[in-house]
Amino acid sequence: ARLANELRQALERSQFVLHYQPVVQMATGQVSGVEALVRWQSPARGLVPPGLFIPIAETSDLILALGDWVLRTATRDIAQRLAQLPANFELHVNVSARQLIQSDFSATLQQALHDSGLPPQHLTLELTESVLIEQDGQTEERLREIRAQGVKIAIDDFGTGYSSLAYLGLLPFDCLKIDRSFVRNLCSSPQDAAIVSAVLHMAEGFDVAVVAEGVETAAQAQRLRQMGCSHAQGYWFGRPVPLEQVDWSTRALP
Ligand code: G
Ligand code: G
Ligand code: MN
Ligand code: NA
Repeated sequence: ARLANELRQALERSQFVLHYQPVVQMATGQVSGVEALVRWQSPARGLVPPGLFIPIAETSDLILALGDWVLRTATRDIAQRLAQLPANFELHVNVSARQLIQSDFSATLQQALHDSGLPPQHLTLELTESVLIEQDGQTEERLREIRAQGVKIAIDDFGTGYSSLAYLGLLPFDCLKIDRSFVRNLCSSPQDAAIVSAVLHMAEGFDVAVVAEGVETAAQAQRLRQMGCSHAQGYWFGRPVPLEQVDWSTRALP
């Protein structure tokens, strides 16, 4: 409860900041997008990672106010420098289940797009698998509303949820993000390589983009490229950093 109060104050005192991590197109090495990742710049605790406060924010309506701030700030940040970015540039923003199930989520999204001036085709919302299956039939309708606005949907941490493959065919989405736990041992574990390969084939069949997460080595990047993975993200390409510190240069690929 103490931390929840601190978080509420932190929002009032503008202590949240966004860091951005590059997403790289594997065919060209171009930075084709960024993922916005929130941090809490606490005077007492230092820079607090989201794993330590998002779950607490999610236990109350605080996640709605924080999520709205993230969406508004990220869309504004990217809209302001869109002229310097590639034509197909994608901003990825994480969205919690609590946000998605709000009846006014589409209106909130529309407002953020309108106020920032970001054209909707540059925005992708990242939802976890659990978000998608914990909800009832409303979820599918909500996703269709979002896509009708021209905004894309990514399934985050793919492969870690307790998903059945059956529901995947039912839900509208545009991008699969392969969880970093499968990338970590990609080069040493034939099992993990088989899983990544299967997800890549499935994405191809669904005609959706793929982002491999947690790429930390040249060997992993090379292997993913050989396997036909379209996009990747991870410390090897760049850590999450403040927007002004993002390295926008095209990456040399192994
Ligand atoms: O940056 P880091 O690896 O610590 O992020 C940990 C988790 O926090 C990730 O699962 C990420 O999706 C989540 N996260 C980061 N930023 C946001 C955000 O703005 N909103 C929500 N809902 N989750 C976020
Ligand atoms: O759940 P989500 O995919 O949104 O979480 C992204 C988180 O993964 C961010 O908090 C980011 O700090 C972290 N991350 C990004 N790249 C790497 C990486 O190469 N290795 C590891 N271990 N974590 C990463
Ligand atoms: Mn994410
Ligand atoms: Na992820």
